[in-house]
Amino acid sequence: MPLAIKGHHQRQHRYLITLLCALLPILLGVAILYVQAEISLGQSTAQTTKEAVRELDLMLDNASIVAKHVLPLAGQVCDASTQQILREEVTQHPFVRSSSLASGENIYCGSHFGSKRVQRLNPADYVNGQLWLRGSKPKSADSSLLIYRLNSGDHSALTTVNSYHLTNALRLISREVDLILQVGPNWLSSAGYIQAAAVPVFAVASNSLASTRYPYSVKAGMPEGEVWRYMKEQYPALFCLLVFLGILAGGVGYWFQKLSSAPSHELQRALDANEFIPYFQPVVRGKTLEWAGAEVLMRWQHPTEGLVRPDLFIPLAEHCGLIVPMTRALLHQTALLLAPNQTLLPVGFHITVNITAHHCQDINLVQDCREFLCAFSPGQITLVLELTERELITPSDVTHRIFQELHELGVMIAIDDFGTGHSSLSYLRDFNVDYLKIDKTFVAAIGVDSLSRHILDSIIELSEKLGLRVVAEGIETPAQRDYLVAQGVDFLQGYLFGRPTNAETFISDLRER
Ligand code: G
Ligand code: G
Ligand code: MN
Repeated sequence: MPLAIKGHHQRQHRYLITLLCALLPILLGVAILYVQAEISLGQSTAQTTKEAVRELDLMLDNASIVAKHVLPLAGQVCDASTQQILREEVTQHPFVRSSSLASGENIYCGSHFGSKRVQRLNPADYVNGQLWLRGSKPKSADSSLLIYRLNSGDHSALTTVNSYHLTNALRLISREVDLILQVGPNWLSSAGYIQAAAVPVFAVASNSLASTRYPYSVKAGMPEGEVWRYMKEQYPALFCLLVFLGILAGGVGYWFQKLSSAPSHELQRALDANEFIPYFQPVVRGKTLEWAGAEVLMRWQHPTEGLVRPDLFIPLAEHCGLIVPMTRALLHQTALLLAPNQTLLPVGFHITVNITAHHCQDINLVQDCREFLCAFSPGQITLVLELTERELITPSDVTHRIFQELHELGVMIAIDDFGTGHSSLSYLRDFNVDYLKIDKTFVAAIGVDSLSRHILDSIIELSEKLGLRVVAEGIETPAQRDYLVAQGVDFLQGYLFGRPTNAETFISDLRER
């Protein structure tokens, strides 16, 4: 059934689309928030590296001041007063742990070891001859240091900053951002070890900034998963909003699908897609049994349901007001199919089309019939409108005008299913009727039910007296045919003479005749 219960498949399809509608704003929103979070984290690490460089520059400034102060002493004897000056400089400047003097490659005097010991100075250790991040040697009392060297000819002053200050700074500047101080091949993280291995690459918001004043750089970044953690912490309200929007979009999507799959929408779609096609059933002359005409019966060529019978959709089409445009389309298609083959039709061939109460209030029916007739040579066919009555027709001015203009056009009127439904004798007078179509239930009663047969006989007699011609429908047996012919019925229709067939079969049957 194309209009009633949709299949399991279709329901699944609808849920899927609803889900997609709901997911779309959520996924889009999350993607936007993700990008936003990445930008925020990037800005945060950029800010942090700047602060770290400022802080480290400040430490090295102290080291550099001390070195500047003591450099003039380099090359001089390392006596108690020299050592005193070296120590005083260290105590007066924050972050500086020691100062010492070197001549050539010998460090010969230091604030903390005097002249008892001479240490070697390897200029290659110093990046740009200026800075060395030295790790502590295994099993040695020396701690990790950042050593600053100031040169003047063969002499140099060396000042050190304890790595404790460095790691502390790296740790305190930002709790979220991981920082690395890199001097040449060596680097120091907030964990405190100086390493010479490859510098780690940060997964998120990686940033790097070199000092403009000293030969070192600071690298910053965050570990994997930091963006999600940040989003969870920063955007809980936005997440709720996204879920709300998702539910809203899903609801709207579901509603739209329901609306568009409503029966009337389905009919409208089918009409636009030209899915309503004519079938043809022959009507034969009572006397000769030659084909005198054909009734056009609508079928719905549904894309998935196949051929649908009209009793399943005509009542709905009447109900939602689509029957008039549907009949218009049917007339149009019928003309397209038959007009090119009109030479196969006997002159005056009756083409019968079903109309309903709705058509009787719509003046456009006249124009539709006029256009239909224009497709054929004048006099080649006779158009008959069969009025079936599921709803009572209340004759109005429009109704009278329609029937009068139809008559002027030469269109004939038949009352369908006469003896059932609302049809009454007053119709015969009101609508200028030409034919009565005896309902098949009366025909089926022939030889079975004597009361129905009496009604049948009376209808035939009545129409004779009123000068109306009679069509009997639903003839399935030769006995029914013989009885009706004997009663003088003008036209016969039924499976005995031909079932409704598609245009192709109908035209080829015509050709054979
Ligand atoms: O063969 P069949 O199943 O075609 O017809 C079923 C019913 O549908 C009949 O009562 C017939 O009058 C009606 N019907 C068939 N085609 C049309 C049509 O084009 N318009 C209207 N209004 N009724 C039709
Ligand atoms: O109601 P109306 O006359 O428009 O519709 C004709 C209907 O009768 C169509 O559904 C058509 O298929 C059907 N029909 C035509 N001939 C016969 C017949 O011999 N026997 C039966 N049972 N139905 C018929
Ligand atoms: Mn009919």
